[in-house]
Amino acid sequence: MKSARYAAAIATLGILLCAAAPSDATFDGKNVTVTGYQPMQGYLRETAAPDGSIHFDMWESSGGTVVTRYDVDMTKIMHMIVVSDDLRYFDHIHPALQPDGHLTIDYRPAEPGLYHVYLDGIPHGMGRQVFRFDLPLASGSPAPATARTLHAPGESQQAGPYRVTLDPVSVPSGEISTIDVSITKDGRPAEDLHPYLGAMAHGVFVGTKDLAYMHAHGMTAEMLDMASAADCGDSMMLSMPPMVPSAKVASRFEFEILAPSAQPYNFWMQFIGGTTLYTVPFLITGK
Ligand SMILES: [Cu+2]
Repeated sequence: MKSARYAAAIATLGILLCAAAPSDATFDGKNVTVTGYQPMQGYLRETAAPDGSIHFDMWESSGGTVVTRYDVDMTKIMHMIVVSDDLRYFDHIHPALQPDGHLTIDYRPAEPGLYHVYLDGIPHGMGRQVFRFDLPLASGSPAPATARTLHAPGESQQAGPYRVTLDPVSVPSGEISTIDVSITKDGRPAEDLHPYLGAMAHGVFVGTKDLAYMHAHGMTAEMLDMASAADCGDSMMLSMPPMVPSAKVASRFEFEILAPSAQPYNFWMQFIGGTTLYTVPFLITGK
């Protein structure tokens, strides 16, 4: 049973080595999710925007036809995660869908360098598709970083007035694990937590060796019981209406994750405390 769960769940993860970015301004994405109903392609064109930022023009296609319809996923048409190659920099943004199916956004990276952009969405009828683009931003041909920066180890991190604790932070690789989350404020369970993008919290994991990607959502124990383990709760989350922004989030909840291989994972947990979005770095070790 466990191996079947693993086989299905690992299909949601892509494990690809970082390839050198081409010098051309249009990039082919590597499809790092294989749960879609059919193989798809993803493309990203990078041009200079008039204000000096970078204009991203992205599109996905199937059989040569550009996708124009996407399912709404956690209140957004498309999620875009940007990390620097050394994994010190993280951003989570949302491009706009144009009538012709192109997804566009202007972006200004913190500093020039090699970045990895994950485009994570659900083209209608195709299942989730995640594409990874490896591209230089705001520079000609950056050398890939020689070392990735691991987040600080430890079960607890401070984020503003909140103390966030994950248990455990070391998980067996190749099987689904549940991580308990607890958030306190001034030593007591936090009572002013609210949903971020329709979920109790979001968590993005990137493998520090192979750039494997996974996006998890905070769930209650009851939701975990309802969830299909095959996709770490993804389809269950999609079948439920997103939480409204004013809803109250419990101070304890869980993430269901799968570390596909033994390596350290940088994990960025995002939650809203009061009216502020916090992005909290953790190191999750796959054993
Ligand atoms: Cu998003």
